[in-house]
Amino acid sequence: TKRVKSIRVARPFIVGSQAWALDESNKPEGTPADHSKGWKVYVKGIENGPDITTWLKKVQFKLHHTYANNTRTVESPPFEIHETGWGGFQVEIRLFFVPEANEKPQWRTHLLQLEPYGTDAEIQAQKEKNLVVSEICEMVDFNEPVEPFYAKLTSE
Ligand code: SLL
Repeated sequence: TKRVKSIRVARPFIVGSQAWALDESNKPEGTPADHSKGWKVYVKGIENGPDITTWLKKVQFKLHHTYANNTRTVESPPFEIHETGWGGFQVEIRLFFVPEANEKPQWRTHLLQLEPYGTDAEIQAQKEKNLVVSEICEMVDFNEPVEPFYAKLTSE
């Protein structure tokens, strides 16, 4: 299929995590005793931004090797994984594109931030809400996209 020469289309998305401290009131049934945190990690579109499913087909999250079945695949939105644990680590995220994009998968990484961070006031607010949010806005660039995919990207 022909590629559209000298064209690059960039699309934004968010890679993020949320984490909260577990205690007897919010600990899911069967959680190992040493798991002190609940968390989720996700890939999503930016608010009021373009729909990521125009280009994103599925997402694989590779968790720390201490997790059973540590490669987790999500085939449709929401692209997110919920877990519990005790330590933070780098999550390796593999983005698979829609077939018409004719593009190889790409990797991103995300530091799963479990502890409150930032200024003293920010740390205080995160403790009060029992919620630590860490989000990065990323870009994916499609260089010289194939024609049908270019049409799809630019028709929304
Ligand atoms: C590291 N921060 O990067 C350390 C280790 C380990 C995380 C983090 C529990 C897994 C389980 C868990 O929280 N692992 O036992 O299910 O090397």
